[in-house]
This record gives sequence, C-alpha cells and structure tokens, in this order.
Amino acid sequence: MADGQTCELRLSETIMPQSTLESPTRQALIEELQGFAAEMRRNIFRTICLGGGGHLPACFSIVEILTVLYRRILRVNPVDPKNPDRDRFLLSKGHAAVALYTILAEMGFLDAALLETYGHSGTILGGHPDMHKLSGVEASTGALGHGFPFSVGMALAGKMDHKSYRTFVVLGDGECQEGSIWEAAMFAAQQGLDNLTAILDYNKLQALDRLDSIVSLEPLAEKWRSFGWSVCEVDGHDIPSLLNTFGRIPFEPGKPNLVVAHTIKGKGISFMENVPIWHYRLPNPEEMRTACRDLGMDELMTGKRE
Ligand SMILES: Cc1ncc(C[n+]2csc(CCOP(=O)(O)OP(=O)(O)O)c2C)c(N)n1
Ligand SMILES: [Mg+2]
Repeated sequence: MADGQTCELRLSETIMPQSTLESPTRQALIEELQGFAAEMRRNIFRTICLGGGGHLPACFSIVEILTVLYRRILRVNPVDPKNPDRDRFLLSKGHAAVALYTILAEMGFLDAALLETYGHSGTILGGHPDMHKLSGVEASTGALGHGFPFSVGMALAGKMDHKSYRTFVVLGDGECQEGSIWEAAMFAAQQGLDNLTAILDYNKLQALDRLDSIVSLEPLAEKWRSFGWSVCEVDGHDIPSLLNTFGRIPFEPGKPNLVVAHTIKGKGISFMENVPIWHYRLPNPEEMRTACRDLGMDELMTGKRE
C-alpha cells in the first residue's frame, strides 16, 4: 500500500522521543513550528479580513494545537486522504473553520488559492467546514456538541475493526455546556477508547461572554476524570509542551485521553486577546494597522470593508 507506507514513515518521523527534548534538532524543530504557527495566524487573518467575516479569535486560540497535530502527530496523507488507516481529525468547534482551512491548504489537502475565495459567492469554504466538499475534512461541524460524539463513533469503529488509527478532536469550552458532550464522554470511557484524544480549547470565553458567567465548567479536569478519562493539562500555545503531551498518548491504556489546553482567545493580536466582543467582528482600519503590526505582516487592503 503506497500511501500506507507514507503513513508509517510519517509516524516514525513525527513522534519525538522525550530524550531529544533539549537537543539542537529539537530546538530547530520548535523554532520551525513556531514560525509555522506565526505564518498560519497571518493566513487566517488575511483570509477572514479579505473574506469579510469569520471567527478570528476562535481560530487564533487553536493555532499551535493544529500546528503540532498536523506537522508532527497526525498520520495523514493529502495524496490519499481517505486511506482507511489514516488518523482522523475533527474540529468539533466548527466555527474555527478558517484555522482548519489554512492548515489543510498548507498540508496540501486543499489548493492554497481556494483561501482567496473564502467569503465570496460560490466558494466551497463555508463558515463551517463541509466534509462533502473538502478533502481532509472528516466531519461537517459547526452545530456545537455534534463533532465530539461523531469522533467517539469513529474511535469505536477503529476498535471494532481492529485498526490502529487514532482519532483526535478539538472541542470548545463553551461547547462543553452541551449535554451531548457528556453523553459521548461517558460512552467513550465505557468503551475504553484509548485511541481517542479530545483537545479542549479552554480559552474561558464562550461567544460574547466569559464562560463562568454563563455556565462554569470547573472543576473541569476532575469532571472529566470522574467520567473515566485520563486528563493532562497544558499551555495550549506552548509548542514544546504540546509536543511532549501528544507524544505521551495514550496517557493510560484503556482510557480515552483529554488534553485540557489552556489558551487565550484572540492570541496574537494585542487588543483581541481575552476580549469577548471580538468573537465575530472585524477590525476597523486603525485596528487593522495594529493587528498587522502584532502579526508581523504588511497592512491589508480590505477594500470590501473600508
Ligand atoms: C448548537 C449551537 N448553538 C449555538 C451556536 C452558536 N455559537 C457559535 S460559536 C459559539 C461559542 C462557542 O463557545 P466555545 O465552544 O467556547 O468556542 P470559542 O468561542 O471559545 O471559540 C456559539 C454559542 C452553535 N454554533 N451551535
Ligand atoms: Mg471558548
């Protein structure tokens, strides 16, 4: 199986042993991934601003998570996107679709020129990702609370079929206020799905408010543990910590894995960080200048909005 071979190659190349943590190679890798993440933020910003709308801060809180997963962890191959042995990735918080589009384009699943069509009539890049139109999208998500149960089903199917693929899913913290998340969490533990890893984007904001002024999730890690999951907490923007954490999966044999990623919504643009009003809003021309400076990019000409 030609593409299976590619998958195997990626696996052995991608999961770094802990012992290499401080080696120059390791340092070079971290810098490369940090550079990749910075470029990804610029691509997201460009795509959303030129497209005329999108969930910028929701995308920015998962940039490093997607970078580490796609560049080092996932056994996926754009040349053979439906390989039955591929790892699965689902973006349960589907409103961060543009983050997924930019990384799928960077990885070769999508033509990079497609990003320029975002927000324009006839585009296949919707506000939420469509699995029927886009290579590399495993599930159409956006209705919160659905992608995660879907990922549990995929992980269960992998166990039933004696497959070695793993399933990864990113969920929002506000999304965890949905009952379907907890039903699926209970079921995953009951089934012993240690081939499933949920990454919880714990940015403490939900749409236009603070999570704990709507429905608090605390004590979050304890809750998931009590549901039978093995839990690890990490700084969701710290690439070395993310590499280490994902490299330790499965955390405990027989239990599904939860990575609580402490993140900052809007990370990378000073005036957006942790400020709820930016959930779905674009900068005015003056804010745009600050944002471009923060992201290290040339000013954008967004004729559409100014
Ligand atoms: C079932 C459902 N209800 C409401 C929404 C509207 N909505 C879109 S994003 C969002 C906030 C989700 O919060 P969180 O999961 O914390 O994501 P973040 O805003 O941090 O990216 C909501 C309520 C939705 N997409 N789906
Ligand atoms: Mg949130």
